[in-house]
Amino acid sequence: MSTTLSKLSSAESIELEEKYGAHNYHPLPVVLAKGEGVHVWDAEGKQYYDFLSAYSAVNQGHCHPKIVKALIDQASTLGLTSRAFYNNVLGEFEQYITSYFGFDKVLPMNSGAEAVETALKLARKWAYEVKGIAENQAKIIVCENNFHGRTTTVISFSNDPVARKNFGPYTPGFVKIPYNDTQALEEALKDDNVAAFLVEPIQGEAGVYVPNDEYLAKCNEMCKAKNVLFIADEVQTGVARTGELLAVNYENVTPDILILGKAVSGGVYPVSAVLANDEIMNVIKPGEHGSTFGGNPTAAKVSMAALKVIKDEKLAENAKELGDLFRAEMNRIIESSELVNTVRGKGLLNAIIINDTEESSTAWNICVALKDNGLLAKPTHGNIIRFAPPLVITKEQLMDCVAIIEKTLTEFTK
Ligand code: IF1
Repeated sequence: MSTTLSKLSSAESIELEEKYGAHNYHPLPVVLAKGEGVHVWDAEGKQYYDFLSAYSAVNQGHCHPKIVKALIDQASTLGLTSRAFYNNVLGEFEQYITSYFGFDKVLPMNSGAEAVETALKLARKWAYEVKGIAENQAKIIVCENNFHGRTTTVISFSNDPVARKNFGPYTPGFVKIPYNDTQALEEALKDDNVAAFLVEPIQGEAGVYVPNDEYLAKCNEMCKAKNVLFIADEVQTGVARTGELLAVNYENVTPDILILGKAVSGGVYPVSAVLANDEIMNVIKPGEHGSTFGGNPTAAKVSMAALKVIKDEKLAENAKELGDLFRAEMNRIIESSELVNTVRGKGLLNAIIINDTEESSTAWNICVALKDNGLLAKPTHGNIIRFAPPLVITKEQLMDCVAIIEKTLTEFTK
């Protein structure tokens, strides 16, 4: 039966997804019907704080009016042209985003995984045509427990059995090393066929693993010394999420290739982007790479609006200040909690570690209890709960959420 917010009830929506949709997700039992800022509402009208932000895609808050306006205006003027023709928006966007992040050029795509794939192709082509590695011999170093997307090549270098099993044969040419281990990188860089090192500045899906200070700077220096490209995957950590515009900014690192996605469009439209300087980006010649929707006028306008909001509303500064407050509050709660033993993160990308095994359903059950108390979050792996609200959250709203988390943890029984 219909409700004020939805033609279909939550139960009806879930039933339809179960029957007609691929079962490639296990969502928390909540059916969302409306979003605005830090809040979402379910089909029956119950309000929640969103502490996942669509996996850090809605950093600017749900349905930001300026970003939605950009979508509506452009989509009702000239939505999609393909790149078979020029359009009057893409060049403006390319100038805006390259100046915004400080690179010569951008290659626009749609999903984060597509941008990662684009970066891998760029690195390999640069290796053969600029560095002079023998064709098909290029190696790319990646980190264990990485998450860079779900395409076949990307899962080829994942070590998550759930992401890999029965999707072989796998793409060759990748070398895995432990994350946050510069000695392992030094060893791997002895191979003259290495083209690039691909790394998440903070490993998100693995459980918000923040590396040691200077890890990224040391890796960048080591790559430079061996003429190896440093590729930063900031799909999740980028666009102000960690309290800086890019997580690499904490260490003053400028990657050779920067990968963006998610909040680069404020979650309003699928946009991703690969940025690099001319020596690298110019190895791609006409007809060698692209996509139907990549860099379309709607994506371009939406992304410019989304990036402008980040600066106009000082969302990186807010994320840094409220992230420090959030972790201080979580540490206060941890002092008297049997259930939680750690909080970690940077800016408003944080996670708490639940005092139970990876296999236990405790983290999941805590998230269900948080939902009942009006806050939506979801475990990443097993016993780790990620907390990532939209960066527009106010101090009052954050403290309200801390109170919900504290109440839920205090009342929770395994
Ligand atoms: C899911 C989380 C996972 C990413 C990084 C590339 C991509 C992602 C660092 C690919 C995507 C999403 C995918 C989503 C869950 C979410 C996620 F960490 F953000 F929570 F899985 F690790 N690089 N992350 O985090 O971007 O193709 O999805 O646009 O697959 O369930 P995408």
